[in-house]
Amino acid sequence: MGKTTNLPSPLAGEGGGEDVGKGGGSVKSTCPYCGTGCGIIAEPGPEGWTVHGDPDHPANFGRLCSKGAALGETLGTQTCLTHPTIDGRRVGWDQAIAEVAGRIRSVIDLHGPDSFAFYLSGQLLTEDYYAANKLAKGFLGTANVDTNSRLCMASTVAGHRRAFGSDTVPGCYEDLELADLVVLVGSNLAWCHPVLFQRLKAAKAERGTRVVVIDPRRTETCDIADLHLALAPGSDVALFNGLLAHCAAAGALDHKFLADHTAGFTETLAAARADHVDITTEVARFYDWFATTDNVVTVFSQGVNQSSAGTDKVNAILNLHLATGRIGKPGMGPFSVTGQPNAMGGREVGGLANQLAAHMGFDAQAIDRVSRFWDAPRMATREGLKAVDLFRAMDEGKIRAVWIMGTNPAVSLPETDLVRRALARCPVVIVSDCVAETDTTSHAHIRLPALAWGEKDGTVTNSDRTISRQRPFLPAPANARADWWQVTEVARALGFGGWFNWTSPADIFREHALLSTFENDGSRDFDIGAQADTDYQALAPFQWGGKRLFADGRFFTADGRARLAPVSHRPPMEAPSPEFPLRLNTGRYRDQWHTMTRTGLSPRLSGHRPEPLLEMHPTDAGRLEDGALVRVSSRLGSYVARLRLTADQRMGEVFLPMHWNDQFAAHSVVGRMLPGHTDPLSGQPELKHAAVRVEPFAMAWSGLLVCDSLPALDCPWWVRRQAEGAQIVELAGGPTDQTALIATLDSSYGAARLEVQDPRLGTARYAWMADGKLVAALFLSVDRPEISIAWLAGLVGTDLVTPVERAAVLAGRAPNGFTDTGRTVCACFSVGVNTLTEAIRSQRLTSLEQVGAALKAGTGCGSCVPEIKALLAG
Ligand SMILES: Nc1nc2c(c(=O)[nH]1)N[C@H]1C(S)=C(S)[C@@H](COP(=O)(O)OP(=O)(O)OC[C@H]3O[C@@H](n4cnc5c(=O)[nH]c(N)nc54)[C@H](O)[C@@H]3O)O[C@H]1N2
Ligand SMILES: Nc1nc2c(c(=O)[nH]1)N[C@H]1C(S)=C(S)[C@@H](COP(=O)(O)OP(=O)(O)OC[C@H]3O[C@@H](n4cnc5c(=O)[nH]c(N)nc54)[C@H](O)[C@@H]3O)O[C@H]1N2
Ligand code: SF4
Ligand SMILES: [Mo]
Repeated sequence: MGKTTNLPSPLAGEGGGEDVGKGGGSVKSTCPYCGTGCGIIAEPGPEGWTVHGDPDHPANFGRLCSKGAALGETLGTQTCLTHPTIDGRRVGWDQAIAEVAGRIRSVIDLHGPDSFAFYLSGQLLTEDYYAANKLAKGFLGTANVDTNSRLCMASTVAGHRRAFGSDTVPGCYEDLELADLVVLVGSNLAWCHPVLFQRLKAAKAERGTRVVVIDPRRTETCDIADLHLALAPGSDVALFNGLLAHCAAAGALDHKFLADHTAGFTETLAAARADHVDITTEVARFYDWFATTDNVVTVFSQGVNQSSAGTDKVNAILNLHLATGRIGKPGMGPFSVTGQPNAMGGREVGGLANQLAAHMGFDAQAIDRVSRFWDAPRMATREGLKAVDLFRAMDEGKIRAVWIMGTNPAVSLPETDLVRRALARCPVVIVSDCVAETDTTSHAHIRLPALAWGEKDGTVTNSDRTISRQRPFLPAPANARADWWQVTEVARALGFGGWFNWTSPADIFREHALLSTFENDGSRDFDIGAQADTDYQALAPFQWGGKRLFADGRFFTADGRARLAPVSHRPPMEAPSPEFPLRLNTGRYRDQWHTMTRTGLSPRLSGHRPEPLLEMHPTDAGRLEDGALVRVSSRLGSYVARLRLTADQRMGEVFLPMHWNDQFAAHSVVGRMLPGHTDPLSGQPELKHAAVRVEPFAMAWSGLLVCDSLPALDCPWWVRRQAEGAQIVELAGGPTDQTALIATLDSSYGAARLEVQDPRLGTARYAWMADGKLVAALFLSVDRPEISIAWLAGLVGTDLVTPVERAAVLAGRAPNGFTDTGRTVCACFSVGVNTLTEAIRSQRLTSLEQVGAALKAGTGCGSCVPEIKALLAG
């Protein structure tokens, strides 16, 4: 299924892509969202580009999820960064490059190499990442190159290296289909890796795979679970230690594998036995299934990694697979699912401050080897600062120049207020991004427009080590440049031209491939030397390391043996207290991506969860009502959201999404509340646990604004979303805030305003017109105004000719015959909750198949199936 873009069609002769178009102009590329890494085909048509799944790609075999299917819709609509700026002034690229190089040079000359840092992203392409890493670690002499992968995969990297001697994901996607038991630990696969979830679901239908979900929340992933263990947050190590002790007692260990291929078992089992876990009926069932099933895959994600005990959690899982010998064989193994499209590529080039390049660390031999390969004049010789520490050092004035690429740290890091203060204090802040206004670009002295997905050209590596091409099919905007190009030009301006003489991403890929094989001879896992001379343009997806590693029981440690790591339970750093009695957990929504710079522009995707919700167990609510606005506070900061009461939460725990930020709402940066506690080995912050309290956010009035463009609002609370043709804004304020709000709207929409007030009911309604067209409408009342939002949104920009039409707008009520489809459930076919409920009622639908036949809902990517089932259940 695809979606047509609103961009000019290349067939009409206006678009680009002709140099890359293959097979009648269609282009094969890779989805820019999650680490599943689905292959897509972009197809030109008379009305624009459509995007659909690539049937030949080994990650998805043609499938796409709601986000991938909506890709066409988010092209070109971006509020793009259109030209380089220096201190707010528009400049040409020559000047921008000279200025970046000049400012970096002067900071380093005065304060030394370690006063500079790159902060990179798993959304960069491997070639971009390689270039930045090489410049910093080989030529500027600093290892202060860290990435948002620190917030994402760092604990897995540390756990893999501790167990295997290398950062290796041993298995592949097919293993989930060959397994008899799949254990999902801290992973909401249904929402975060939807295509992988669909593959697992299909396998389950075929062979009856058992699925266990280990997550404090009941998520949509539980839809296919035979067992959901709603464990206490942070108790994974104890749970897996208990499992190891159980497997030992049940005779389920592989003693030959342990003896021949591992070390550390005795201490590890002793530590496991010393840990305490309550063996409930459910836990006992899980232990029994695990002990008695050979083909087990344990999938883990952020519920494991984003913890102050993240690395220990990873090793607790790896210990089990090593002790049972279930690794490197079809249908078994530990499997870390990566988040970002190129989280793995970043690890491969050394994008983390404690990695050098090509999966090498900072040992003397590796430093010497990479230094010789690069012919590096100023090699970094020790690890650099990890993200949380890096921004703390910036706050202390130790980092005096930073170049941020492809990430939004003013939203996504914990201790966000500190991060923002650090950026405000840092004398040189350079930001490369595709989007003009983000919470981070607002701190930049120099802004550099980067190519976006569909324009950029390079490679990415997905969760199962498959390297795929991202190919451009859109013309590059006049002033945007690839990230690798920006780094290369700055390197040249700094005098390193001879070492950065690349003219295309293909040149960089070749160098990267050669480094991976340089003096390797099988001693390092990552070796793609065979691809160095490949035809880069035609490069088909390939998996490095083959389908599975470690089948031979040989690991990348000095003695070739894997290490079991003795680990013991440690609780999350912040414990609830009388002042902050609840535990805050954070994570993702199905149809939003991170800080919403792209998905926030899509009406279909924004319709699924139109605003952030604080999810809470009804027992904890007290007098708080479902749907009320509440203020959540930690010792560091606060957040305002609407309350959603649900028994899917455990008592004493609440959940908020990570996505919203200052561009989309007031008081909705969750990182402001999160402390910067990190895992001692990986440096990964504990983004899933903070102690908070929840109070009513009582306001004198609520409002709803429908408009085509939104002015800066000075209102105690607001949240906006993109609808078809209009912005929809919910607002709330105190007694004195209304006058200021109306004044702001008057000054931006002009004075031609219609108005009706009903002081008795406490309501007021306004409409702003220009040339007979509706520009904006505002509804204020004590409670949330009940008006037909979708209908009104459709009227913005249209002529309101008759008095009846104008009166209808002010009444906020659609004429008979208009039905509001409601919140989007099925994003593929834009089917809303009202449409579904009505069809289920009036047509007496009782099964998914019937709903699919009647409305198509649920027949696309399948991500909404759990929600439709819930509606069917009433
Ligand atoms: N729709 C969507 N998909 C995405 C993304 C997105 O932004 N939107 N982002 C991508 C990225 S970068 C990433 S990293 C992945 C993340 O993918 P996931 O890790 O699956 O997503 P999260 O929602 O962050 O967290 C997963 C679960 O961990 C649980 N959890 C919290 N604490 C604990 C604990 O102590 N133990 C256990 N066992 N579980 C716990 C949470 O309740 C949550 O349901 O998603 C990727 N896919
Ligand atoms: N509370 C909480 N916080 C979290 C998490 C959580 O679960 N809870 N999860 C963490 C995780 S796992 C992750 S991965 C992070 C993600 O957090 P971020 O990386 O901060 O989020 P994004 O919105 O993806 O930011 C990417 C930025 O790069 C831009 N961009 C996209 N493509 C390109 C490109 O090719 N080049 C350039 N130069 N710019 C580009 C986008 O416009 C956007 O501004 O958030 C982390 N923060
Ligand atoms: S599963 Fe991930 S990679 Fe595949 S289409 Fe969805 S967001 Fe894109
Ligand atoms: Mo991530």
